[in-house]
Formats: sequence, structure tokens, C-alpha cells
Amino acid sequence: MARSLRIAVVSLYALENNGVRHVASSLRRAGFPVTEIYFKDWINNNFPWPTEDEVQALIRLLRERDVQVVGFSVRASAFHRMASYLTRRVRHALGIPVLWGGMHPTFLPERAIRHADYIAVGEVDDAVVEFFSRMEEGGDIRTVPGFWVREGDVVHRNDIAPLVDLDSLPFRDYHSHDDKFHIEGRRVRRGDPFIDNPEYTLLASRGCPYWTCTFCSNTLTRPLYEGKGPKFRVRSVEHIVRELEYAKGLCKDIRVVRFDDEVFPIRADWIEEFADKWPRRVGLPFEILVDPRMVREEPLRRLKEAGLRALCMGIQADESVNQRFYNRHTTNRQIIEAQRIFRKLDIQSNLQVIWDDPASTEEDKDRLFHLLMELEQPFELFLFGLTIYPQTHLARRLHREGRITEADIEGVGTHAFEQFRVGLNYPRPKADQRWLALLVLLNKRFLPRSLIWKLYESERFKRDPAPLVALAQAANLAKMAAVVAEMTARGEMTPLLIRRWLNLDSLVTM
Ligand code: B12
Repeated sequence: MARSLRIAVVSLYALENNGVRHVASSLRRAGFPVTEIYFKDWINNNFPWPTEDEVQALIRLLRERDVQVVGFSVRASAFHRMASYLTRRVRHALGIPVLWGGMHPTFLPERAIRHADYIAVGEVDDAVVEFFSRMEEGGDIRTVPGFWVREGDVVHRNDIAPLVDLDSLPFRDYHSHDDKFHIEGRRVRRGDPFIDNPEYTLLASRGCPYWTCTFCSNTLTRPLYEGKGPKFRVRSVEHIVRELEYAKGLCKDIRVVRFDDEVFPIRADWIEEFADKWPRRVGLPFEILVDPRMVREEPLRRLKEAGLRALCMGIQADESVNQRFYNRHTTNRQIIEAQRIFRKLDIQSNLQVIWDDPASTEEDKDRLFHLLMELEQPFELFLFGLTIYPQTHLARRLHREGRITEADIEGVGTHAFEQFRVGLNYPRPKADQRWLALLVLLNKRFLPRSLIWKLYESERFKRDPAPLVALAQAANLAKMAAVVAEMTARGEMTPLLIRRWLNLDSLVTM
């Protein structure tokens, strides 16, 4: 059924944005004319405030497209201030109502509704169609599940919408061209800005099978969705394979597929079906995320045969910190064993560590260093700075204990913009600079372990880590150059990726 309400959905600093793409697909399927706007892209540790040119370009575009209602996707809380600024500017210039959706309004609805006219709370792939249908037909939008509506000072709050059946969702749309725009600097480019990306990303599931890590948003969505359907949902293999068949016909440069699931689905029968269909019908290398608790040799062998090229696994911290602070019940033994399996199967492992937490003592950091030194080489190491998301157990606990203030929590704070990936230039206590430099050095294949032990034992670097940090910077740059060369050879390096990663002002560790 053709609809006439002209809607725009805006992604903030993300060309991929699943949220925007899913909402746009659902609305298009229901017949609504939708404009997708990708407002700026992200660069690691660098999210510059929008320029006046960019704001004007957004307003102009909305005016030209004669948009009647605009939705901003506020995925991360750090975008809160940008979203409220753009909301004010758009409302002032065009007088149209503004809707916010995404994880931020889901976790902080009371704060978000002060800025937007409407907010979507939770996932709304189906509910968004109901909301806009009622709006177009002049029905009552104040009672649509999944939405809050503000009329002056009065807020109409509705319950969460039922969780959706993932197999019933339309694929994210890669066939529309004319109604997608990317605004960056003075330029507005028409067309899908992500269509020629060599890496195709998708989710095979929603939710998490573990749900307990205190830093993670999933501890919040779990109670939110209580009684609304199965919370950890996995798509059927057939649905995923069909999506890739669809996408391969349109995104001509796909070289690798990355599954962004918190944890790649682990059910044995699902893996069997996947390992059978993926190589036959998709035939692309792929990457996944795993948890140390789920790593088993046999399923990984099947996935390796199907094209699994690399995986990410969160170590996070030493087991004592993981268990007492993050409520994450993994052990160092599991991590060592998992890495042994990755090596045995020859799967590249990208191991992730969270730094800057207030719980790790010098002894914990020392144990983490020893754990990493014990892991079978090679492996890649990705260091992340602990970001405290609002409403999480972690935020509440640290706040209660007086160890942080509101300003340290995302939304007021913007840590995810500054040290999401750890950089060595960021000001930190000397002891931490030494640890980080050692961590950066320890997985570099061109540096022998005996050297790392010597650097670790040196009393000099304990007093003054500056030369060690300089060495780590140099090793990091050499590593980056090697990664870029490797990716270029595989045809996976693009100007987009170079911009996102290799920003000299905000170099991350690798
Ligand atoms: C995959 C992922 C990524 C991928 C995104 C890939 C992609 N193709 O989109 C990458 C790696 C790029 C990424 C980047 C970042 N991410 Co991220 N990401 C996720 C993850 C794991 C899944 C997101 C997802 O795709 N979900 C599926 C989609 C369909 O759901 P959704 O986005 O929630 O959208 C639904 C609703 O929210 C709503 N909705 C969303 N937008 C809109 C807009 C409108 C108008 C409407 C009506 C509805 C609506 O409808 C959608 C359909 O139901 C989540 C964790 C999680 N479980 O959600 C973290 C998560 C969202 N990310 C987070 C963060 C912090 C970031 C970064 C800031 C990190 C960084 N510094 O680089 C960036 C931000 C980039 C950006 N500019 O937005 C945090 C946010 C927490 C917070 N409160 O701030 C989360 C929650 C993870 C966590 N640690 O707990 N991320």
C-alpha cells in the first residue's frame, strides 16, 4: 500500500548503522517514502562536533525532500548532546517533529524525551510501521507500544513492543539508491555510502546468551524485555544465507563478512547447517565474535572449513577482576585453552582487553600481563578503554561507591569518543603507561619474548616509562603499516578505512 507521509531517518556518525537500515527497510516495505541520511562517519577516538556547513546541509536536504517527520538514531549515549543540538536546529528551521530511537533513548527514556517529541524505546522494527501509519491516518499515536509521546509537559509512556521474529524482517535495503545521502563537510553525496565497502557486516542474532557482564547494555535489555518473547534470538541459517545472496548481487566489492553478534550462535545443529550452506551458497571468508566459555574445537573446525578466517574474543581483564568486578565468569585457564584451539586450527585471533578500569590493582595488571605472555602466539591484541554506559550495573555501583561522578557516565561524558580504543598518547599514570607499552609490545612477532621479559623487569622503565612508550609507539606504527599492506593486498583497504583508523591525532594501539 502506497503511503504519503514523508519520513527521514538519520544516522549519526555511522555509515553502517543497522538500526537506521532496519527501520528504513520496515517502513519502505510498508510503503512509506523514506529518506536515509548518513550524517558524518566515525573516526577512531575522534568525533568532531558538526560544522555549520554540515548542519545547514542537513536542514537543506530535509527541506528539499519535503520531510514531514525526522527520526534520529541515537545509538550511543555519547551522541546525546549532538542529537539534542541537531534536534533543536532542525525543529527551529523546519518546525517538524523529531523522533529519537536507538540504545540511548532505550536506556535513558526520561532524559531523551525532554529533547525529542517522540522516542522509540527498545526494538521497533514492526512497531515503527504502526506508529507512522497512525500518524499518517490521523489516529492516536499516544498509545503505540514501543513509543513515548510528549505533548508539551505531558509525556505518554507506553510499554515495550513485543520482540520481533528476526526471520520475518526484511533485509537491510541495499537496492535503493536515490533516497540515501551522506553528509560530510561541505559535500552531500547521493547513494548508499556503504555499498562498496569490502567488509559486509551483519547480525545473526539479537541479545546475548550470557547477559551478566556489568559493563554491557545487555544487562539492561534483559529485564526490559521480560515477558516479551525469547530474549536471545537467532536467525535461521536460511534467512542469513538468503540475505548474503541478496547483498552479493548489489554490494559488488564484498571481500569478507563480519558477524557483529555479541557471541556467534553456538547451537550444534545451527552450526552444522551453517557449515553446509555458507560455503556452497555464499563462499566468502567470515569473522565472528566468541566468548571463552563457548570455545570448543569441533564446532570451530566446522566453521573454519566453512570459511572462518578470524575471530574476536574478549579477555577483558585478569579473572579476579572479571569475576568480582565485571560479573563475567570466565577463567584464565579457559582463555589459554581457547587460544590453544585457535592456534591448532590456524584461525587468527583478535583478543580484546579492557583498560582504565578502577578495580584492577597493580597485582591484577601483573597477572594479566603474565596471562598474555602465556598465550600461544601469534595473536592480535585490541585494547579498549572502559566506557561507563548509563544505567548499567557498573555505572550504578561506581556511582554508589563514590568512585565516579555523573560526568564520568556516557551521555554527560563522551569517553567512547576519546579512548574507546586505547591510544598511547592519552594522559595516564606512569604505571599504566608502562603496562600499556608492555602490552603493545608483547604480541609483536618481530620482538622476541626474552626481550619483553627484560623490558618488564627493567627498574628503569618502572621509574620512567617514556622510552618504553616511545618504543611501543614505533612498534605500533610498524604493525599498522604491516596490517595496511596485508589488507591492501587482499583488496580490503579503502579510503574509508584509512580515514577511520589512521588518524594521526588519535592513533589507536594494535
Ligand atoms: C554491532 C554494534 C556496533 C557496530 C555497528 C555495525 C552496524 N552495522 O550497525 C559498530 C562496531 C560500527 C559499532 C560502533 C559503535 N558502537 Co556499537 N554496538 C553494536 C551492537 C553490538 C549491536 C547494534 C545493532 O546493530 N543492533 C541491531 C539493531 C537493529 O538494533 P538497534 O541499533 O538497537 O536498532 C533498533 C532500535 O534501537 C531502534 N532504533 C534504532 N535507531 C532508530 C532510529 C529511529 C528513528 C527509530 C524510530 C528507531 C531506531 O529500532 C531498531 C530496530 O529495532 C550494540 C549492542 C546491542 N546489543 O545493541 C553496540 C552498542 C550500541 N554500541 C555502543 C557503542 C558505545 C558504540 C560506539 C560509540 C563505539 C565507538 N566509540 O566506536 C560506536 C558508535 C558508532 C556510531 N556512530 O553509532 C554501545 C552504546 C552504549 C551506550 N549507552 O552508549 C552498545 C549498546 C554496546 C555496549 N557496550 O553496551 N557498534
